[in-house]
Amino acid sequence: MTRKVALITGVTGQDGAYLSRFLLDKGYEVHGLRRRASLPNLDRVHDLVEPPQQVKNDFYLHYGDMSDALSLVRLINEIQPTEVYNLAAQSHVHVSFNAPENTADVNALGTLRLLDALRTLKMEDSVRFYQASTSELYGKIQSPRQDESTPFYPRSPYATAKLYAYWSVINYRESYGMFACNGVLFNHESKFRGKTFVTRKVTSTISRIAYGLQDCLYLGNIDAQRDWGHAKDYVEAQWLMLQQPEPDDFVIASGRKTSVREFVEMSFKLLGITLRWQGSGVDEIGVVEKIDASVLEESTKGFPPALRIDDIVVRIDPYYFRPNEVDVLWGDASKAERVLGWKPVIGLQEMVSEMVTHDLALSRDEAILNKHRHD
Ligand code: NDP
Ligand code: GDR
Repeated sequence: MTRKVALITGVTGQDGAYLSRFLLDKGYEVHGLRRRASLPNLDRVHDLVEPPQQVKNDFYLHYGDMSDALSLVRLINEIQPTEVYNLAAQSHVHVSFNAPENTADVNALGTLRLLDALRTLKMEDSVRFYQASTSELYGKIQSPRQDESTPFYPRSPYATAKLYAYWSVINYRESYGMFACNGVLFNHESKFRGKTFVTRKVTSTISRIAYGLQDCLYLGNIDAQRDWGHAKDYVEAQWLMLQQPEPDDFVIASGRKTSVREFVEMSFKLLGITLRWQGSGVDEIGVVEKIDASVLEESTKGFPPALRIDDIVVRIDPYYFRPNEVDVLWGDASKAERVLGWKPVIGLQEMVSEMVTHDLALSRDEAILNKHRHD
């Protein structure tokens, strides 16, 4: 049987957690690069790791860092992977304006270090390489929907760093014949999404509001539009790219665009709340217009509903505006459907519902703890 050994950088992140499970189910030996953190960063993969030391399901973690070439060379030499998935990144667009050099170091040079580690170890013919490229490359949109032929116009330090990585992948493919692919993925979310990205921020905050743990959701540009899919579907596309006869680059998207405003409305609706928007610009607010009491009570079982008509539950905070915004992203993944046979399975409504249900359960635990604290 052919060895199937995957190295995943960014294994502790949203996609790393889904991809690890996907590959383990396919019989891979999965190795993940983890960086040192002052607090545990294994929340998303803790069920794959058996304390105090790993080794379960052929899942192994190794310390290293994308800014440390020596750690990458040592690890690849030790593991001898057959597939490398480069998911590690400083992945927050807004934060990249405040930490541009670190973002470039990890996202741009980190990718170069990984590619060149494979070349140094003379593995360019034996390894398949996946690069987590992004729809942020399109930035300032020049066509209504974006596909593989749409020109790039990156609008943040995050996106310019990812542009460098995108072209490094193509250069290593063309210079050294490496099987290296760019997955140009549009936004994808899940219950594992970090809470500072807008979707998870919305679902976790409104769950806390429902339990009376927080009053209001503060957002930036609510008219931004994104093409949101589910991470579980998108990691399958990452794997499919590496199973093809030839390396190539693919757009992965849901083909549906939705504004942040609509996402907020959908999420509140799941709690039985209809919102009304009032005012404009930084003074715009989201107000509770209608409450479906049975839905709200079901959401917060056993706790008195913490919401009333006319409560202000959304406000704009300019802190969340970016120096440069990407207004609209809307992908066309026809090539992936044609060549990879890939199509998303989980729709937006199902995804939002999964996220809200998950976050309501977390808020419930917090509310119970609070209640006992005051008993
Ligand atoms: P996350 O932010 O959830 O995960 C990022 C991962 O990278 C984490 O495991 C993080 O470790 C790790 N990491 C960060 N810096 C370093 C470093 N210096 N050395 C080693 N590891 C590091 O991102 P996602 O899972 O959402 O995304 C995965 C990749 O896909 C990223 O490259 C992202 O830019 C890209 N992408 C994501 C999209 C999305 O919508 N999710 C869309 C398009 C592209 P730690 O846990 O310790 O922080
Ligand atoms: P994005 O995701 O920048 O598209 O990058 P994010 O969820 O951060 O923002 C999406 C849009 O929502 C607007 N927005 C807010 N964003 C955040 N984070 N917090 C807010 O309070 C808020 N209010 C409005 C933003 O301005 C933006 O327009 C994600 C990351 O996963 C990248 O790594 C990835 O490459 C791209 O998706 C595709």
